[in-house]
Amino acid sequence: MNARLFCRMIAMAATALTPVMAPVAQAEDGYDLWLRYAPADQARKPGLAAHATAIVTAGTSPTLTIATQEVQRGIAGMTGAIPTVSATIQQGTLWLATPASAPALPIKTDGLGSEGYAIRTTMIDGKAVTLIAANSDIGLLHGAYHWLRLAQSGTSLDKLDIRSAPKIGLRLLNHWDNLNGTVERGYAGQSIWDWWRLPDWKGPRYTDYARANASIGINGTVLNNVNAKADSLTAPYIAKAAALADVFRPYGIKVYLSVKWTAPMELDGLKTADPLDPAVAAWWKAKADEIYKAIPDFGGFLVKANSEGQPGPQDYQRTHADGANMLAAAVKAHGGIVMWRAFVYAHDNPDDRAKQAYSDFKPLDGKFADNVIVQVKNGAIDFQPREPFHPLFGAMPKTPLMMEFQITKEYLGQSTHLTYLGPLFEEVLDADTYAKGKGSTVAKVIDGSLDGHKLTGIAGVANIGVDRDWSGSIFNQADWYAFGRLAWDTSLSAQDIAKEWAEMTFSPDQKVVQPIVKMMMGSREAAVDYMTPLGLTHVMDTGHHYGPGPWVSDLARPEWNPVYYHKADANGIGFDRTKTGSDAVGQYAPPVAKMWANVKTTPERDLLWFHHVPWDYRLSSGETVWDGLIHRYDNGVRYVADMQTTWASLKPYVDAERFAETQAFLTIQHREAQWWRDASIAYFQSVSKRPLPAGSAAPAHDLQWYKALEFPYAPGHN
Ligand code: BDP
Repeated sequence: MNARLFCRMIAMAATALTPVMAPVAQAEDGYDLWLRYAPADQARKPGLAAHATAIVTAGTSPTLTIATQEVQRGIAGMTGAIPTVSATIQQGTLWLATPASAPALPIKTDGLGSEGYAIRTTMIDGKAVTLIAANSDIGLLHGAYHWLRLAQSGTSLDKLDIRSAPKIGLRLLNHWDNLNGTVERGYAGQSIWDWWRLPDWKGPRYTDYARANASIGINGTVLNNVNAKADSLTAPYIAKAAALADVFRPYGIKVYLSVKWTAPMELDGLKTADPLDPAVAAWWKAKADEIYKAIPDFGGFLVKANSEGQPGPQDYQRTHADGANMLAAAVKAHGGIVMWRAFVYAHDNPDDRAKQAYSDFKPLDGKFADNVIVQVKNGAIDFQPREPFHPLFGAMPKTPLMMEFQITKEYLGQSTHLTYLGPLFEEVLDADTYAKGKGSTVAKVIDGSLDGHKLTGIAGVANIGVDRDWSGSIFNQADWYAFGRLAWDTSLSAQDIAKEWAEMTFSPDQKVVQPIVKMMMGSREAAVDYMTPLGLTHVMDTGHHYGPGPWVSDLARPEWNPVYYHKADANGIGFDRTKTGSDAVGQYAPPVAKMWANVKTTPERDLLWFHHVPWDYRLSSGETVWDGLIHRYDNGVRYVADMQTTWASLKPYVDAERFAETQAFLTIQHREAQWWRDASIAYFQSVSKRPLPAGSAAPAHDLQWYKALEFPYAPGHN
């Protein structure tokens, strides 16, 4: 397309976007995420436009074209003026350059790596210029998105001097998407991958997906579910993955695949999947060669093995390291990596489930090939509303470990609850493992700085589907956004991220932003309160994990039953993980173990995770643990009611469509929070036989009523 035609199209789009009367809020369906580029206040428009009258790029590439068009789109949307594409620097130029394309660059790019950037306002030949500098075009694209973020959030663009580079190398989404279009633990509709019509049809949504991810620095995506089908490694599916890789490449995003351990047997009739069998290794080598022929920059494999019924090397009396290293050898020559998941617990192991991954993996420290990274969930059980950090962080200094967070909210209210995950991510990243003394945070383990690793990574289980708003709700978009921002820079605060997200998603007007940020910041703690207060865990109903089921006790494996986790009886409640119990605390570095071993020094938020205490045990407030539990359930429900009030007050400032959806979802959340509270109290009261503290209402129904509820069609459950 020639430049003039493009500009005409942009102009038309701008006209379409600029409302005649400039109303505060136009109906929106959320498709544009945080890249809305909504019209700025009249007062801000001229200033904004003046900072990008023209765009100069040193050199050309698909990535630079994307950066240029994104800035044009952004400025056109916000101001109605369209920056020209120019060869020469003029007043108000946005200049994108690398040292290779512009040797006289007035900014040093040392330390920015291959993805980072610097942004500086400066004078060149008497003209005010904003220079975005990087070592690569991808770095320039990231810089352009940063600049657009500032522009959208109402920040002054007059005096900028920014340098930013990610410390973590692999910043990936993990899609638990199945080849039949369903998404395991997906609450935003079917998969966005239209496997059936790929590779021929590459719909526009793939491009918008890449834009959204590039705008927050995500640089890789695992396309298929960790509960993988062998079919994704057949030639037709490799071609489909290659088509997606072609779309994502100019955005700096690589594709990866989850693999099924027994693929060589299933696809080509091999007699075994023993990793030490030469025929098996040869099969994987040939498969890797085939993939790299189609996708030269393929990232590598993600593996769930010997976990929840998935096959793996232990079926052949081999270790996880034997398995990982065999696959690593297959991709090594191509520069690929293997992400081997540590989410394992065995049906025949009577030990505390929270201890099993450590027991399996700790002895393997130092035994993995150098292109293997072990992917560890944030906590030792499973993406609960709150878990202490996983004991493997800090315990495997000779092995690169990557973080696995869950962005999709399997256990945090699924699609409708407003439970902003930024504070959860932040809490885990900031947790101190004490592996090498004070300050050995989880963030430093995964960014490689604690133990000197170069291979580093962080993954988030995606919350993306074909819903128009991508994530099942407007506020769920913030979790995708926060994951990307923290993956880029673990030192950012969840609050600052919420603020910039709200500014871009709703309006830079602080009258709107402040109440929204306040709602978001307390929302995860509220969910902890109405679901799993005081360190309770995994009390969700079976299978779909939707709603409460603390009474469930009849499932085949002990650790599938909520009663296993809370151990409530007539005397008390909680899981003793000290020496008198499972001694899970012994898996942590001594200062941490010491803190959690003592009921008095254990933070109350983790109390029942580590201790079994009598119902009369006194909390720091002076109330009993029983009363404290009830009060927390009450607080959680109250918080949701407060969010409803706050949201109602924002009606004049938010467009009708997004306002109505959020209002309806808060109504659902309030009803469900009340249900969580009532059902949990009905059950625990049947065990503790204690009266409710004064002022706390009795549950609306008796325990049988809650137990009888069934949800055979709850989403996200295969
Ligand atoms: C659990 C999910 C299950 C996943 C599993 C995993 O309930 O659907 O397959 O984790 O991470 O959270 O492998």
